[in-house]
Amino acid sequence: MLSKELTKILSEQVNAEYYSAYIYLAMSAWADSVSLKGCANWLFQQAQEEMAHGTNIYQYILERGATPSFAPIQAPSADFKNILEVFKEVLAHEQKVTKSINNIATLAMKEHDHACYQFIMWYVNEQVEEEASASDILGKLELIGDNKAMLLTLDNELATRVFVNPFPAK
Ligand code: OFO
Repeated sequence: MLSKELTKILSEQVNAEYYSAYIYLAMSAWADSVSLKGCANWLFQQAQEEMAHGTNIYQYILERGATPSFAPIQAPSADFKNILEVFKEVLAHEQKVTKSINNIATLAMKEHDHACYQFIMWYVNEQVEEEASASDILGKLELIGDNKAMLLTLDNELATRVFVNPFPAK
């Protein structure tokens, strides 16, 4: 069974993943409102992925015989200056999430909970990808600058993202 401390920190992570989903939904709605439909799609697919991340942790807590705790989900900001600012915030947010995932791994290691450590390692690796894809898009947006034609090309590229649930149904 999971310890009280691990149950608490994992429950907080469920909340953080749903908060991430909320942030990306707010960003997606903003991108949609300025006709960047491809960016809106990428952010919407990202929100779906965050919900899957949160649900998977929730299910893991139950699987380990513990009961998750619940707290209010913070409201995200919904207004942005431009799409560059949006992706700067995506990267900064993912960097914060990486820290919280690392804290879970550290606690699991300290408690010698090898199963939990192995479980959370999936998220440790996922965060490398999350940061890399945010920083890749941010880099492109910085190169694009004020070039609207290039921005639309990137927008078309981001329109192709499709969410695939990484956690097969049990
Ligand atoms: Fe769940 O990876 Fe982003 O936040």
